[in-house]
Formats: sequence, C-alpha cells, structure tokens
Amino acid sequence: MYSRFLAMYNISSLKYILLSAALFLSAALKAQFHIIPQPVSIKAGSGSIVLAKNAVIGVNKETEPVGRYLQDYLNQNYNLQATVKVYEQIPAKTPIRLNNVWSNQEGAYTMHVSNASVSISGNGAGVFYGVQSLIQLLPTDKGVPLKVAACTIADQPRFGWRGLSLDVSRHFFTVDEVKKYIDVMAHYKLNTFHWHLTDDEGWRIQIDKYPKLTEVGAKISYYAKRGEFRKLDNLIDDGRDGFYTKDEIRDVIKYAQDRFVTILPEIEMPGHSEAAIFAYPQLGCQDSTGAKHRVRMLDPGEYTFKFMEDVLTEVIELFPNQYVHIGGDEAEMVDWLKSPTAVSLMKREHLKNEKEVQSYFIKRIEKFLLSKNKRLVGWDEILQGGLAESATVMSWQGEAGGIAAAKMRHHVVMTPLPYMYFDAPQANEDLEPIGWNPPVTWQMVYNYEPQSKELTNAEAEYILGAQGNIWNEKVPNAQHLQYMVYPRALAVAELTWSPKNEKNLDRFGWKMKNQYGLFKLWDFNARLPDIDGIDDVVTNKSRFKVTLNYPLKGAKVRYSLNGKMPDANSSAVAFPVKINVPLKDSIGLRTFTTWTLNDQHIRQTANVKRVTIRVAHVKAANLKPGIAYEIFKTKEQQIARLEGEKPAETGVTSLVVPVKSTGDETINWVKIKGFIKINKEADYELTSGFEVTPALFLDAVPVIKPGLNTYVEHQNALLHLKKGVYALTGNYMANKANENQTLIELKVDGGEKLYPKFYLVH
Ligand code: TNX
Repeated sequence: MYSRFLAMYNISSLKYILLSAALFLSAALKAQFHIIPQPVSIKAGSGSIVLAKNAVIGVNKETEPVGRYLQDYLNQNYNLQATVKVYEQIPAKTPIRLNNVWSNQEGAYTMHVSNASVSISGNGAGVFYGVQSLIQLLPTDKGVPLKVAACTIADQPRFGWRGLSLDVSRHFFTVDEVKKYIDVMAHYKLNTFHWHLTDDEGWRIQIDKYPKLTEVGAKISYYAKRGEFRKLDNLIDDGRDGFYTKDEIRDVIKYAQDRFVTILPEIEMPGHSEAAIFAYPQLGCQDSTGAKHRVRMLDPGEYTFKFMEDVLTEVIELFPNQYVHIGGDEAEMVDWLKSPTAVSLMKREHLKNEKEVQSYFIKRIEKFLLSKNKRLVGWDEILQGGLAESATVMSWQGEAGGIAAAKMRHHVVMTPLPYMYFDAPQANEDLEPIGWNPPVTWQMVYNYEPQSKELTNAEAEYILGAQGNIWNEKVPNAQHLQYMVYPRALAVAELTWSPKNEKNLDRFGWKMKNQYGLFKLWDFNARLPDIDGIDDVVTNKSRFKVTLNYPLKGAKVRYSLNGKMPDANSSAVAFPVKINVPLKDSIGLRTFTTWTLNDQHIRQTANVKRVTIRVAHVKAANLKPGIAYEIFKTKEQQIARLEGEKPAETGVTSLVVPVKSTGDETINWVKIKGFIKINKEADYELTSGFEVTPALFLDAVPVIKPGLNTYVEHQNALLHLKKGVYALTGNYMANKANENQTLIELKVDGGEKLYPKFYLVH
C-alpha cells in the first residue's frame, strides 16, 4: 500500500486523486467476492445462480473425491442434498461441473459461474481449490437460497509451501480438534500442516519399538503433578496429556490428503527432548561426574542414534510426505562439553566445538533420512557448525538464517519472528490473553514478504514459501487455539498464494471481516475484529464525537467513558454507537465487544486528550515548499542527548527522508522541522503512516507519541485548524522498516488525503 502511494506522489495531485479513486473502485469490485486468498484474476459476470436443493455435481473419475467433499460440505452446512454423478464427459447442462484438466502448475484452476451453472476445472488440487473459492462465495446464513454471483476466476498459487504449524506437545489436542484445524486451513488453500509431535512437555506419537515414549512420555503432566517430573511452570495450567495411536495418525493423514494438505511430522532432536529422556533415561546427556542434571539434550552416542533411527523408521512408514522435520532448535549444546560421550565423539571425529557436534548429529540423521528417500527439514540453528548438504531450513529467528541458507542454494521456508508467530497477542497485550510479546497484528503478518530484498532473483527461487507457527505453552484448549491462529492465518494464506502485486491491505481487511459468517457456520472461534476508530486522540476541539460501527451483524458493545473496563455484566448496546460528549481535558474510552461466537469478547481502550494549538507567527509568503530535515549518525539511543550536535546530513523533502543505512550499529536519528500550511478552516486528521510511530509535534504540542505500533495503538490528531501555518517538528530513528513509509498523513476529517507537496513548508 505504501509503495502504491509513493509511486503516486510523483504525479500531479489531480491525477493522484483520480488514480486513487480508480484503484479503490477496482479493488472494491473485486472485493465483492471477498475470496481469501485473493485469486490471480477474478471478473464479475452478470446475474447469479441459485444452487437447487437437489443439485447435481457432475464429476470425472479423478474429481469424484472432491465432488463427494463438496456434497458433504453442502449437506453438513446447509442441509442441501446434492447428488454426485460420475461421467466420462460431464454434460454441459450439469449445474455443478468439476472437470479434471491437466496443468503443470500444481493447484491451478479456473472457475466459471454463469446464471445456469458452476464449472470448475483444474488439476488434482486445483479442482479442490476451485471448490474452496465456490464455498467462499456461498451465503453464510442458513435457510437462505444458495445464491452465487456470476464470475470468472483464473487462479494458481504463488508458493508451493503454504504452512501452518501445531504444537501438540505443550498441550495435547484430540484427533477431532486436529482435523478441524486442518479442515479450516484447507478452506484457505493452506497446504502444509507442520505437526510438532514431540517436545519437553510431551511425546505424542505411538512408536511400537519404544512403548514407554507414550506410556510415560505422553503423560508428563500426570508425572509432574505427582512430583516425579519438574514443575511445568512454563505452561499456563497443568498441561493436557495424550498421544495419537498409529491408526489415529493414519486417519488424520487420510483426512488431510482428502483436503490436499500434506503433513510434515516433527520429531525434535537433539534438544527439546525431555519427555523422551524421561521415558528412556539412557538417551539423555550425563555430565562427567555421572550426575543427571536437568536433561533436555540427547547424548550423541550410538544408543541415541540407533533409537532415533528406529523412531524415524516408524515415522517414515506412516507419513507419505517427502520431508521430515527433525527440530534442531535451541539445543543446549554446552551440556555436551560435560558429556563423556560427546567429548570422546569430538576427539574421534575431530570436532572443534559443540556446534560441530550438533552439525555431526544432524548430518548423521540426514544421511539416514536420505537412505530412506526422505529430505530433512530443520530450524535455522542447523546452520551452526556447518549445514547438512540437502537440508531445508525453516527460518524462525528472524530471516537471517533463511537468507543465509538461500544464498547457499538451500531450500528455505520462511517462518520468522515476529510476523509468523501466533503465540504473540494480536492486539494490545494488556487487553489480550497472555502470549509472548510483543503483539503481532494481522496487518503485520499480511505485510510480510517471504522473498527478501536481500536475495537475488535466483536465490529467491529457493524460498519454498512461508508458514505461521503456534506454540501452545499458553494455549490450553482448541477454542483458544482457534482464537490465536485466526484471523492471522488468513494473512499467511493470502501472502503465500496471491501474486505479490495483488497485495492490498485495505481490501484484505474488508474480506477478512467477511469470513466471520463462515466461522460461525463452522463453529470456529477466530478472534473477533476490532472496532475501527478506537484511536488515541489528541484534539483541540471542545467536544469528542465518534460513531462506532461494527462489521458483524448482531454484535453488542459495553462501553464506559472515564469508567472501569466493562465486562459481561455491564449493560450492552447495539452498534452503531454514537458518542458525543463535551471534552474538558481527557477522556478514557473502554469497550467490551461480543458477537455470537462462543461468548468470545474483545476489549479495546483509547484516550482522548484536549490540547491547544496556536497558529505560528510567520509570513506564509516567506516559506518555501518542503520540510527541512537533519540526519544524525550516532550510537546515542536518546534523542535529547543530541542537542547541540552537528547533523551528518541536512536537506529538504516533501515525502521521504533519504537515509542511507550504514549496515553497522549506527543509529540514524532524523529530525524534521517546518510548518503545515492550512488554506481553509476545517477539521483535519493528522496521523503517521509509520508502522512504529515517530514523535510529531504541532505548535510544540506532542500530537503523535513515538515508538508505538500503529496497528496496536492507533493514534490520531483530530484538529480544528484555521487558515494559517502551524509549526511542525518531529523525530524518529530511521531503519529499513520505515524507509518507504509515509511520515505524515494529513486529511480533511472524513475526507481525502492531502498532497504533502502542498501543505509541507519550511
Ligand atoms: C522457541 S520457535 C521454540 C519453541 C517454543 C517457543 C516459545 C522454535 C523453533 N522453538 O519450542 O515453544 O520458543 O517458547
């Protein structure tokens, strides 16, 4: 979105406004269909079709399973009894036709909806994805005619790896809960389910050769309660025990296959292995004194390798996926320096340090997997001490590991902190259930781009895709799991499927709100959307007026002005809510919003502060276009300490301050100084387009507070300004993230954005 605005600033303001309007209209037209992920191309047709109660779904032999899937879906969700008919050549009159056509693009499909029929054609997965697009076009209220608007779609995925993980170790999730998770991800064309089956807090997969892995290792919370295992104080409660039998795993694999989802099993090694070691102590590291310390680390001896190879053999027999994830993260390698086994291994294999022991460990497992025709995936720590030759790297500690691996011509799945981490709260952390900080909003997820600018085109080809991760230390049940993962997973779906140039944050936000009808139909507890317009406001007006709207019909809100945070017992009102109150100094607005989804509620707060803003006493005629800036290159974290220092660079800009990043630890402080020129008395809104806000002052009054995440704590200066000029100053730390973002945004209240070239002066 920002780059789109940037491009437009270079043309005249009239063109700017016309172009914005045209873009908005075309976006709105496509958005009528609110399909997530956005199809490559979608054209509205004329008219619509209503699926009849006894509709026929015509299929070929190849598309029959997808036909049956659609039949089940219509039956379960709408009580519609469609018939599946298998043909060699599906007659053109058949109301729903699922045609198998060859395509070398996995997942590609076309869909044509006219007022007579729905026709979907594609390769295996493609037809299934076409059916998902159709499902999203159906009304979500039960009992209404199943009307679908005419349209033509041509679609195919951008990336082959569109992933979502699930940690079933920290809290166990039942087969049905796992199936529902897979079902919903498949609705959004996500195709890789990363099943984190083992960790310190529980071993969750039956292994015939080592029954204690589940007899003991799947009952960690039971043992912890008896005081026989350490206290599970990283969990939000006492944990949830359980494991999957092989039959259950086969059942889940089949269920996933029917939805074109492949399962990536993860068996953690050499760290995160406490549950396995508790079951089979011989696996664990012992220090040189022979005393057992808190053991999460596998001892790199022959017993362990044999054990893990046996385990992997059984895992490989179950899972058809060509990849097996072997973990590799956060290994406490220093333990090995005290382990006699590791020390003698280091001597024998000439390993210089513990990192090389890890590399040796992973490479040995890699060799074993290759001998079974499987490929190894590991977390980015497997780069340390030398990367196994055929390994695929999952980059979680930011993007650096993934970038390094892609440059070494290794396949990479991008799943970096913070964007892809759904154990973080998705809004203001004080108002959300406990999670790992800082918050990660759906907007931040959506803006993530898996093919980093640091990669050449050839290197970028090694990025297989991206994946959202959830870790369940603080996620005790399925409802809460759904709350944490959605709607953020929808952003992963769109950023991994849709063409990069089809990205549009505003349109996505609109489409996202349109998914809640489906969530309700599926009884799926996605976190509710925020009420828009609950912003921290700085204003010079004597009344505070706002209308709170909400996109979900039937939602209710409890709110207070300068009162306590409302709760379920406070009295509720329906949207829209009009607030119009006198403002003397400050007001705190607190809301508690509910909808029909599982009694879920979300809370929001905002502060409204009254200030006085005066016109500057300078002659507008003496001012030149643009705003003056100074760039300081320093190690100083605090801007106040730069007082009196000489800037490294100065200049004038009406858009972006051109900061050249040095790449080292130098901080680039930017100060801006000038005026806003107002030609017409009116109400204005001043905000910043930075994701992490700069400090902005108008007439020396702070109007935008620095360092806040725009998506988490929206700030808005609502100002009644008379004709004249107003002193504007500000500062921020320039970095890669904000280099293309818009520092200042000014618009007429409720109206169009103004063109900075015309109002910034110095
Ligand atoms: C790190 S992300 C982990 C997980 C934890 C998470 C939060 C990753 C590869 N490893 O095992 O659950 O932090 O504690």
